[in-house]
Amino acid sequence: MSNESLANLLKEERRFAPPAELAAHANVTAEAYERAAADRLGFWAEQARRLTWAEEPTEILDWSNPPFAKWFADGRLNVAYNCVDRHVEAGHGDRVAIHFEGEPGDTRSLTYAELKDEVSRAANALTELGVRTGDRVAIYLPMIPEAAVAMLACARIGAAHSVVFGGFSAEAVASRIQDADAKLVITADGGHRRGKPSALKPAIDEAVARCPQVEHVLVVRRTGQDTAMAEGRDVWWHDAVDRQPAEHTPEAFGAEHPLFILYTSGTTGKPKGILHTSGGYLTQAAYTHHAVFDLKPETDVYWCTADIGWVTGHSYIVYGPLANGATQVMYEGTPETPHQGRFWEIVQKYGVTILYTAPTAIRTFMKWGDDIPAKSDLSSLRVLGSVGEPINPEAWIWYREHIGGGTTPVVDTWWQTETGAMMISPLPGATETKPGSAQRALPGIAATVVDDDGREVPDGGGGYLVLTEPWPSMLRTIWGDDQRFVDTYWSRFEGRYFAGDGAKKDDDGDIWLLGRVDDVMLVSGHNISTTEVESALVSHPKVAEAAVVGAADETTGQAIVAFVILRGTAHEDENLVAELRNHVGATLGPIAKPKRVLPVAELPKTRSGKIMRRLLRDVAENRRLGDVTTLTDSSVMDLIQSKLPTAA
Ligand code: 6R9
Repeated sequence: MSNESLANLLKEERRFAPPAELAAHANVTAEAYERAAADRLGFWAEQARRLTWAEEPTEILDWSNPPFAKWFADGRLNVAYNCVDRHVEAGHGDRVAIHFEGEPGDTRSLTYAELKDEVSRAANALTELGVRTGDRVAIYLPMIPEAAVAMLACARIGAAHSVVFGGFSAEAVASRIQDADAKLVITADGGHRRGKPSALKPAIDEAVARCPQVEHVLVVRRTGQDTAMAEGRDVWWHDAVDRQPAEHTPEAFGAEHPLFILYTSGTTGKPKGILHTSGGYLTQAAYTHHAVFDLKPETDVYWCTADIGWVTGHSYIVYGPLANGATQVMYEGTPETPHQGRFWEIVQKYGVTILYTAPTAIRTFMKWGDDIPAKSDLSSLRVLGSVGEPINPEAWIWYREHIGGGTTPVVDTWWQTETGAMMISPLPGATETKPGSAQRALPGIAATVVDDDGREVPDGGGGYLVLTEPWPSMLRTIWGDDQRFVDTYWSRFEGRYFAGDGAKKDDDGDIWLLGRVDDVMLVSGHNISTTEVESALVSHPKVAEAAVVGAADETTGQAIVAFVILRGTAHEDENLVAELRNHVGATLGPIAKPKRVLPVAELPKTRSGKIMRRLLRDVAENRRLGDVTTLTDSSVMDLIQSKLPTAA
């Protein structure tokens, strides 16, 4: 990737100072950057003291065998104790941990005291089912409290969980169960999605048929639908868990004891089992949740809309918020059920103060129209977060205006399954924010942008995002494949972690993420980022969402093909394509003008909401579609292909 062409196509001049009130009482101020810069390891040792250790660590980082890191290695702790019991012991047992909102409208609130009992019973049940410290447990559940309980019960007994998105195919589940060699699977009869019960257990039956090492399947009854139970293998959660004693003594494990494996699909090859361990992971999940959301556990109501099957659900529904004693909302269903205002009704009902969601959701809300959030009282909100993809400046502004009432800071948080916790983000009480930029590495984190040869680019330059120092919540390896861990992340640039994202630095040195490097387009010798062209399209009033790919082209090498979703009020007419092409030309320059613009009704997305450009490239280049197993809805591709007269 050459620097000059990626640099500064997009000019975004809007700036937003933190609200005075928030800045005055912020958990973390700009001073933290200086403190961490002066003594990075000391800073993290201080953050580790947020946790309750059975044995306090005296070591901070062991980097004697890079890239295999150990953090706080001689410390011992129990992660579930930190997320649950210690809050009860501190007198907060009556505080609500989870306000659960089921899609059909059923609700349930669990206090920390109740959560402690539930986790203890589940831990006892897992032990009775033969799960031991060091084993792996696969979890395939809808967004119900039992998902968090199951994860914490595993953590409590020192068994690593491997959560798989509910709704992944039997094949995808089977390969993950096999790779992790899980002996127990926790699932449900089904979950509620889009207004109806959707079965989960049949996929597990099919998957487990191929996994002889699975001894038991523990099944939560959620929907009540007919469910086949295999004699001797399958057990109902209410039979196995409810009768257990609510007492369970948490054992302390070493800080480097495995906590979970989470599979990332990757674009090619077999999914990578990202391994996270205990003390460093929990330290950074808790610190970032405290710092980036300015969480005040006594008064805030926090809501992260992610699914538990995504790393965001691990770090910012389960581990970070619960370690911090937060009160949070957990919602089972989809945002349009029973109507498109469901999220905003939930915010109003629970008085949500901190909302964490993804650009894909924000663009969908933009498409549905401003009048929908306007029907609810959203004045409780004080911090808005974004994660998962680069957020287009126009979507950022819409989020701030229509959800945040024009005053609430937006924190755009960059991180990955591999990083375990947030790495680059504004601090809501300290940072003057810029729409579309994640801005600056958090205190204690070291990130920069380098060119092809690994040289740091100057301010204004573009290239690859790298992390230059180890961090507490970093992945420890790829499960069962140390060599792939080294090759994938630590070989591209000597001694530095290669994130796989393109990025640029602006004139202030702030970082702008430009999408996966696999997605960068090469047009007439110029590197052009898909993110920037998409943001230019989304800045047109008729466009809600855009996905851009480079398709092989005889004259220009690659030509830009744009798939666009129009806003609710806009419709397709004969001038639209020319209008959008000219708009991109005027915003970014003629080189970035798409050759083709195709209005579509939907875009292919993963279950965490990321656009799968690889599949759109297949369409644009008239190829057979590649692997679609991680798509939310594979019928989307048929719809898109039918729009294209030339596509096979
Ligand atoms: C947390 C999560 C990681 C990839 C990452 C990048 C993209 C995530 C982003 C962002 C720009 C942000 N990404 N957050 N890009 N700005 N704020 O999403 O983990 O599912 O492993 O994906 O997501 O491309 O490399 P994961």
